Amino acid sequence: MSSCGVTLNRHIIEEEQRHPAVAGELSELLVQLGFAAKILAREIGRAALVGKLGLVGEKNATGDSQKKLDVFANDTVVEAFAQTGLVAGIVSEELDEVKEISCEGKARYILCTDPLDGSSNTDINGALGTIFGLYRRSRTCACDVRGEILGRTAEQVAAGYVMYGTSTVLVYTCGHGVSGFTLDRELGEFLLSHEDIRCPKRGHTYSANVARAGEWDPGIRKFIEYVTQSDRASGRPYSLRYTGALVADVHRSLVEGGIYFYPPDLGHPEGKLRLLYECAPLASLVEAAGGRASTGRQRILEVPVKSIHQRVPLVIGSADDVALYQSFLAASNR
Ligand code: AHM
Ligand code: MG
Repeated sequence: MSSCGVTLNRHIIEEEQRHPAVAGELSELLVQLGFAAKILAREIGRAALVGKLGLVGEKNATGDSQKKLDVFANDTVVEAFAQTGLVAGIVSEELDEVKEISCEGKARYILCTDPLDGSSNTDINGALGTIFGLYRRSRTCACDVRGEILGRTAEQVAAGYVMYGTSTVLVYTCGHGVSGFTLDRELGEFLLSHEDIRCPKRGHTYSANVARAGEWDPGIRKFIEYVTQSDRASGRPYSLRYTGALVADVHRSLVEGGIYFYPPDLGHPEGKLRLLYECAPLASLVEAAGGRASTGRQRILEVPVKSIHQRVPLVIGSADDVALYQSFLAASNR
């Protein structure tokens, strides 16, 4: 590697030249995401020292207890994107309603975000994430962002995540491949570290909260039985890896192969994860890397959006592993 490296901003400019359809304004939004990610990485890293651990004592839009870092992350992401004037509205896990930002003609995008994924990890120094999906508005004359989102499918023009782990990694796609950047804390720059990420066709790990397996469709339990059987020739048993942060588990599957799933259970009859700002952005990214993402029965990116905080079952990762999961589910429902 050269001593200089490729910064996120440089990469975004080069992408723009390679793919003129990726307009300059999309680049501006991605640069702002990188800026918000740096602020969050700094604050997460020192949260225990500046009184930012623990709860604020309120529940968020989807009924979860809000952590101080959830609120900080939401405010940071909202402010960073609002500054651009390019976003008409923001759908966030932390906000009950769409946050309307601008009615002006240049506000051609809608941001959907989970500003702090894996909040249960904040106080134990576990991995956390920020997920984002950018939607291009179908019309820019009316000021009804919610109306524009509902009824369509969750196809985005750019999507990705930031993972705050042992290092801070930003992974994004504009539909042409997937690139990953690692934050060089001394330089204060994201540098290209994972070029053209391809999700291996098959992995050797599965990620799920198996404590709930008794409440799952029997087909899913059969899938787990299958992948945990010993058969060296077919690469089994798989190992179990579950961090409690979707971003971290999907990152593992994206880079090394594997599968993550969160099926419906008694407490979450529709699934736990949210379509617009958790499942769909990760689905766009994983598909752009050659992987697969579905509800178990339907491609995530083909699910019609019925409400902004809609939940769906999610199975995501290596194409062959997801296909196998789906076949076990289909067989149990025949
Ligand atoms: P969050 O957005 O409130 O953090 O919830 C999403 C998280 C995912 O990151 C993670 O995979 C899952 O919920 C963990 O749920 P559980 O504790 O039920 O296993
Ligand atoms: Mg989340």
